[in-house]
Amino acid sequence: MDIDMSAHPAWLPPEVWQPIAGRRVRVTGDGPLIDTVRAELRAGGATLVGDGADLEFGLGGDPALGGEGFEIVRGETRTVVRAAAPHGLLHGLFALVRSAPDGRHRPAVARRMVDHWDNVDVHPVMGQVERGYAGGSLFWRAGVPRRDLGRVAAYARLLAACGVNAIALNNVNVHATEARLLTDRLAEVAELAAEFRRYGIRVHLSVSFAAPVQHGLPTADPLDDRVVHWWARVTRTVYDTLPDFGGYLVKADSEGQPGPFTYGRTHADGANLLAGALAPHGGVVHWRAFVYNHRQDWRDRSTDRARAAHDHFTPLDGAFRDNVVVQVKHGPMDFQTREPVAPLIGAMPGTRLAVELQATQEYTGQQRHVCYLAPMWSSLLLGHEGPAIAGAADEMVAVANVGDDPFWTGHPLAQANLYAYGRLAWDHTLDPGAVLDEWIGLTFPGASPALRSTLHAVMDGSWRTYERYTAPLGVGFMVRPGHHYGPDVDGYEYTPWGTYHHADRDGVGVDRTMATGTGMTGLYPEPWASTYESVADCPDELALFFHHLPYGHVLRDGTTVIQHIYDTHFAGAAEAAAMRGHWLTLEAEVPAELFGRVAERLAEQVRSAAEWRDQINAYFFRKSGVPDRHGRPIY
Ligand code: GCW
Repeated sequence: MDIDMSAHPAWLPPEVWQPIAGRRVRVTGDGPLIDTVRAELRAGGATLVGDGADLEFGLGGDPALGGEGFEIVRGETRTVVRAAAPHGLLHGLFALVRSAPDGRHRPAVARRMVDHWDNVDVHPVMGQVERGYAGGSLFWRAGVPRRDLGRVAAYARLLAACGVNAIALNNVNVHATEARLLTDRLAEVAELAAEFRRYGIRVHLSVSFAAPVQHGLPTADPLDDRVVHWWARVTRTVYDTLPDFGGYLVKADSEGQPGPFTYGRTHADGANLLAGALAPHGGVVHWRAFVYNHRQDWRDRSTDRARAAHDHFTPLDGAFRDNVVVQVKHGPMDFQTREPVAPLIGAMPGTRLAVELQATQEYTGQQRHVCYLAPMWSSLLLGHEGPAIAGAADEMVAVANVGDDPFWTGHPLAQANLYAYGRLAWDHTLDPGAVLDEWIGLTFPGASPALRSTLHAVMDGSWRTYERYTAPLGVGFMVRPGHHYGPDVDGYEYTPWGTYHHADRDGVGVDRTMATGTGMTGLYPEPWASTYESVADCPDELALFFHHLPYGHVLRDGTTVIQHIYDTHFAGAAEAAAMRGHWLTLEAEVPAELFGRVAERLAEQVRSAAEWRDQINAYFFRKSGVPDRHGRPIY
C-alpha cells in the first residue's frame, strides 16, 4: 500500500511526521490495519526493524482498552504503543504524530460517524451535495462515480487521524438514483468501502423507506411479509459483497421522505423492519428522529416544532430492537447557531442514541464565514446551558463539510470543524481552544508564534461573533428561505415550516413555557425545566427561544432585549472586520493561495455581517420604535 502524503495535506502534511521520521520502529501483529500502520510509518520516514527499535507498536495491551483504545509509554530509550486490537494501534500511531501525552486513551463512544449528504445525480435544487459548500462530491459527479480514489484514500486518512470510524456515503434524502446504490450500483459502494476499510472506517448507506416500492413491490408496509423478505434478501446481498458493511441510515416521514406513517405504523415498526434485516449480519440502523410537520399552519400556536422529535419518539422508548440507533440532532429545531440541547437526548434510557452535529455550515455562514463550532459543541456536550449530551449519547455523528474543493472544505479554516468534531467525539471533555491549537499545529507545522496566535484569535471566538451579528438570543431562522444564507427576518415567519420568531411591535420570541406557551420547557428534566421556564433564570442566549419578551425586558446581563440586539449586532460586525484585519497581517506567513482564499472569504464575511447588522437592527427599530441608547446609525 502506497501513501501519498503530500497530495492533499490538511492536518497531516509530511512535516508533522517529525516525531516518527528517522526512527527505528518495530511493529508486531498482522492484518489489514497493521499493514496500514506499517505503510504509514514507512511513508513517514521510519525504518521498520525486527529488533533494536526505539519505537514499538504491539498488540497484547490490556483488554480493557477495548477495540480502539491504546496506551503510550515513553521510556528513556524507547517509546511503546500498545493496544488490545489492531485498530487501537492505528489510533495510537496518529496520537503519537500529534504528540499525545503518555497514558491510556479510549474513545468516549464506540461509533464516531460522518454523514455525507452527497447525491449521485446532480439534484436540480440542492446540487451534487445537499448543503455542501466545498464544491462537488468526493464520490460522484453528475450521476457517475468519480473514481478519484487517491482523494478518497487521503480523506480516509484524515478521518482516521481525528478518530472517525464510520461514514454514511449518500444523502439522507434518497432520490431514485441513490436508491440503486443498495442494489445494482453496490459495486460503487464496494470500491469506496475498500479505501475506508484500510483506515478502520466502516461504510453505511442512506436508504429510502420506500425502496421496496421503487423495486416493484406494491407496498413498503413494515409489517407486510413481502416487505420483510425483500429487505432480508437485499441486505443479504449487500453483506455478500461487503461483509463489514455498517448498516442503514434512514430519514423517514420527514420533509417529504417516505416512512411508516403512510401505512399507519410507528417509527419503531419501521426501524425494527430494517434492524431485523441487518441483525444477522451485525449491522445497525440509524433511524433519524428529525420528524416534524413541515406543513403546519403558522396561525396555529399550539403546534411547536421544537417538541416534535420528543413527542414522536419518547413513547417508543423500549420498543426498538437492540441494533436500532435513534439519531437525533443536537438541538430541538435544526442546527441553528444557538439552540438548547434537544429534550429527547437523555429522555429515552431504553434506546441507543446517536447525537448528530452539523459540521457543514448550513446556518452558520456556509463556509464563507469563519465559524469554529467546537465551542458550541463542547458546551452542549458538557451541559453548560442544559442537560449534558456526554453520558446520554451512545454515539456521535456529524454531517460532513468536505467536497472536491482543493482545500477540502471551501473555506480552508472550516477544516478545523471536521477535525474538532472527530476529537470531541473521541473525548467529550477536550477543551475546544486546545483542540484548535492542536489543529493549527498539525495543519501549519513550523508556524511562527505570531501565525499561531493570530489564527487562534481569528477562530476561537468566531462562533460567538457569528451569533452576535445574526439571529439574536436564540430565536434562530432569520435567514433567506431555501438556501439559508444571509438575513431575512420574516423570510420564514408566515410559512408552514414551524420556524417562527413572533416579533410584533411589543416584543419578540417564542413562548415555550408550561405556564402560557407550548409547554416545551416541561420536556426537560429538573433543574432545567424550571430554569428555562423562569424568565429570570433562563440563560440570556436562550431567552427568545423559550420566551416571548417585551423589547424593554431587562436581561440577566442588565441590558434590555432591544438594546442587547443593537449592541451585539454592532459588536459582531465590528469583530468580523477585526478578524479580517488580523488575517491580512499573515500574508507573508501562509501560502499565497491559502491566504487569498481566506482573505476573499473574510471580505464576504465582513460585507455579510454588516448586512445582518443593518437588517436586524433596522427591523427591530422599526417594530419597536426604541432608539439605540448610544445613538449609532440604524436605518
Ligand atoms: O435543515 C434541513 C436541511 C435539509 C436537510 C435536513 C435534514 C438533508 O435544510 O437540507 O436534508 O435538514 O437534516 O434532513
